[in-house]
Amino acid sequence: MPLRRRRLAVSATVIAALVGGAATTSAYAAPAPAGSAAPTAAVPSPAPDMEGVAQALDAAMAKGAPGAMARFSGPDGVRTRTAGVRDRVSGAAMDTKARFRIGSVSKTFSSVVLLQLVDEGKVELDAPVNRFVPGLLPDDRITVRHLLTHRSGLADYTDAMFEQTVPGFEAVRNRVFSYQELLDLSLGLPRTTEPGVAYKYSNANFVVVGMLIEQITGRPVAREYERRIFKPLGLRNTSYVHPETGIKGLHVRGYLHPDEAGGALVDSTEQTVSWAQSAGAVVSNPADLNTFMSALMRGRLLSPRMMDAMTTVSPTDVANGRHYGLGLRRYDLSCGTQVYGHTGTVQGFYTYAFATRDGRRSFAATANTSNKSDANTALGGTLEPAFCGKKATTARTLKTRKAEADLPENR
Ligand code: REX
Repeated sequence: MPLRRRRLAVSATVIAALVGGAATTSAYAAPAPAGSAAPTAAVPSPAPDMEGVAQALDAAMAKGAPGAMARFSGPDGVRTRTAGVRDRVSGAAMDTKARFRIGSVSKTFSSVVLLQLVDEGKVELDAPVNRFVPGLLPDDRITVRHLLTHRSGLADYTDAMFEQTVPGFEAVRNRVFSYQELLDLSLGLPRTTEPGVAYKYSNANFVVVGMLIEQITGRPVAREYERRIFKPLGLRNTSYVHPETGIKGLHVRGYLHPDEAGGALVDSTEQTVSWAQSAGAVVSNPADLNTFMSALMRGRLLSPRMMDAMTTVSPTDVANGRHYGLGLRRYDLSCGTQVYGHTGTVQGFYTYAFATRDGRRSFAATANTSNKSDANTALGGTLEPAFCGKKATTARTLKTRKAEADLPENR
C-alpha cells in the first residue's frame, strides 16, 4: 500500500479508537472489488437491524414455533427481541433471561475443552484416537482432528434412533446411556467414509470427544466444562446436568412437532439428553451464549495456535457460504462478514449462537420447537439482519422506483 494511503488507513483506525470504541474495525468486511482504488480504512460495523431480527422471529412462529427470541451484543450495547410464549400452558411470554437446551452448540464447548488439553500437551490433534484410548475405535487411522471436523466416518446413530420422531424421542427421553453404549450404536452401522476423506456430520464424533476428555483428565465432562469454561467466564445460566431431566430456574419449554401434519405438539422439555451428552446436552441462555462466543473469539479460552486450528475451516455447503472448523461453524454472510459459532437442534429447541472473529459482536437466537425445518430456516434468517444490518437496498429500490416512474411510458 502506498505510504500516504497507509497513513490514511492508520489515522482512520486511530480516530475510530479515539471516539470511544463506538466505531469498530471489522477485519472481515467485504473485500474491495479488484482494481478498486478504495482505501482500506477500517469499516464501522453495521448496527444490527433489530426490526429485521424481529421479522425473522415472527416468521419462525408463523412456521410453527410457539415462541422465539434473540439477543445481540455489540460495541453499542445489548439489544433483544422476543416473540410468542415460552410456556404454552401458562402463556408466559418468551424471556431472553430464560434457559433452554442448546443442542449441538454444546459441541463448541466440548471442542474448547479438548483443544485446551492439546494446548497442555495431553493430546495431539493429528494423533490416532486409539493412542489415547487403546482399542477404542476399529481403525487406527482415525485422528482426533477427524472427530472435531466430522471426518472420521463414524456413523450418526441418531438418524435411526429418531427416524420416527415422537416414538424415537419417547424411547430415549428417560434413558441413561454410557458413552460406550452410544459408540457401540455407531459402530454397529457401516462407516460413512474412509478417515479424513469427507465431511459427514455425526454426533458419534463428539461422543468420542467426551470419552477422550474423561480418559485424559480422569474427570467427568461436566466437571471440565465447569472449571475450564462456565466458572472462568461466569456463565451462571449455563449447566451440564446429565442425566437430570429438568431445566432449573427460569426456562423455556420445548415443543416437538410430530411427523404427522397437524398432530399435537409434544412437550419435550424434560429429558436426559443422554443420547447426545457431550455432543449436545448443555443448557444455557442468550446472554451466556453471547459471552461464551465472544470470549472464545477474543482468545480468552484458547492459545492463538489452537484458535487458528479451530477456525481453519472447510466448506460444507459452498452455495450458502457454510464451513466447518473444529467443533465450530463459519457462516459467510451476504455483506462479507464471517461469523463463527454453532447451531443446535434438540427436541423442542432450535438455536443459533455466533460471533464475529474479533468477538466484538455476538448473537444468539432460539425458538422453542423442532422437527420443523421451515421454522429453523426462518430462525436462521435472524443472522443477516443481526450482523449485516439494514439492507442497503431500500434506498436503491426507492431510487429505482423513482427512475422507473420517470420513464416516458409511465408518465
Ligand atoms: C436429533 C434429532 C438432531 C432431532 C441432532 N441434534 O442430531 C444434534 C444437533 C445434537 O444439535 N445437531 C444440529 C429431532 C443439526 C446442529 O448441529 O445444528 N429430529 C428434532 C427428528 C427427526 O426426530 N425425525 O428435530 O427434534
